[in-house]
Amino acid sequence: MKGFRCFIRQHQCQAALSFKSFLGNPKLLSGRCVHVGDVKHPTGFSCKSMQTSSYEVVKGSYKPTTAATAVAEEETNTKVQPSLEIESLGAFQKLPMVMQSVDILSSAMRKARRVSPTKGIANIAKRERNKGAKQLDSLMKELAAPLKVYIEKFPDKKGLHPYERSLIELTLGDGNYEEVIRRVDSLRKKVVSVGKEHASLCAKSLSKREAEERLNQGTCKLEEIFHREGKAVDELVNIAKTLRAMPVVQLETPTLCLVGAPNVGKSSLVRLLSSGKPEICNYPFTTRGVLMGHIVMNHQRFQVTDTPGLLSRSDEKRNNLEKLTLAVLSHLPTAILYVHDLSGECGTSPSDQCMIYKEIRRRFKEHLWLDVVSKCDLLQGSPVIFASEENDIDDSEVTQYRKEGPDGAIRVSVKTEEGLGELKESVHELLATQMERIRSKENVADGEALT
Ligand SMILES: Nc1nc2c(ncn2[C@@H]2O[C@H](COP(=O)(O)OP(=O)(O)O)[C@@H](O)[C@H]2O)c(=O)[nH]1
Ligand SMILES: [Mg+2]
Repeated sequence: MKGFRCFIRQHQCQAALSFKSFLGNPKLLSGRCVHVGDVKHPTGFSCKSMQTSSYEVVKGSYKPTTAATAVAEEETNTKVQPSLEIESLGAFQKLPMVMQSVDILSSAMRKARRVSPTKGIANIAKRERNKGAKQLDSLMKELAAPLKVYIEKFPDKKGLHPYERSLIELTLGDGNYEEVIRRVDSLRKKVVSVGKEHASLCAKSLSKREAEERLNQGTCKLEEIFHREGKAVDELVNIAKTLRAMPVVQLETPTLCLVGAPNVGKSSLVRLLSSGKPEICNYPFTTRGVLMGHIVMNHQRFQVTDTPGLLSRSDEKRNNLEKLTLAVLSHLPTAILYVHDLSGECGTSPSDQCMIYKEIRRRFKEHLWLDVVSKCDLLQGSPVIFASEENDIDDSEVTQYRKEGPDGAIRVSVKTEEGLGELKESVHELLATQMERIRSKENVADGEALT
């Protein structure tokens, strides 16, 4: 529960950003949105420390000195273990900035070329092989170090909050996130083993010319591997951008979530309930924005958002927009304002809406709940029955639903403003109760932490 509170703190700046505008906005790319609270996330890194090791040639063979040996051994032996901090929320905002593979390569080549031989070696052949081995070793480390940072800093999906896990799956497709990280790790391992092998060969050269040739061969080989497999790093660049641009929800703030079929009037109600102008959040996989607004009441700020509409079909057939709605309801502590349109104007028949409603109500019965019948200005005396439906349906629940919606539903109209006062009052009560729920869960968590 502690995690809940540290979850995602920065919706204000982030939520308004569409994925496309994020990518196209140099101001944002220059770091404005890579802050989480006071923590700044690096937009680059230096591998300076890795260049300072010294090397010696023992019996013609290249050997790193003790500190360097430790680094080199660690490179091959340590299986990189990403830390598994379950449910540390806001993980996407902590992702490191990833460099394009060509930039990693050119920076590594530049740095490696600047490495000079150990001072005091008079013999030309020895000096050259010492230089070659050091340059290859440096190149290998400069290439491998950033990859290692990425593998460590991109969290294990299993340790993420389930909501963020769902977002990864919905955005990148099942298993793709892990697959790209696995390929980056495999590139890193190849770079380390090929780099070491060639540095060692170079250190065994018998002449200046041979040392030069081996340095050249090793460099070409590492370049070739990076060119061939660096695509994984470029994919990781895109993954980081996509995930970082995801709208952020504050979990410690009560959220009212509007749910219902498409076009029933959810966004219109979010606009009406919001104190300011709601922001449009674009999840990278949605074609339509999701509105996010705020309600201020007794000096407290609450969130109100709509969800992409749900259709009457089984989960297997649901698209990502619908899956997003289900992920929000399944994993975030929201209060639900369920919107029913009995006028038929939305395109989903009241009886289909009744079926979706029953299903969602059953699945999310723990949530605080309020029902609203929208567009009541359009409602005539007799219930709306679509031509495609059976008129004489023998289901009293559906018949009742077509007339009135669920029991206790508030009838509202955005056009005539009917019922809006009552709706606002009920929403305030609901959010106050949601606030109490969040606080009591936090207290329980704090109590548990103390024992
Ligand atoms: N007549 C009438 N139309 C409404 C009302 N509320 C929403 N609409 C219209 O219904 C359509 C869908 O509304 P929208 O809020 O986008 O629905 P959403 O898809 O559920 O977010 C829009 O054309 C709205 O103008 C209402 O109270 N009365
Ligand atoms: Mg909408």
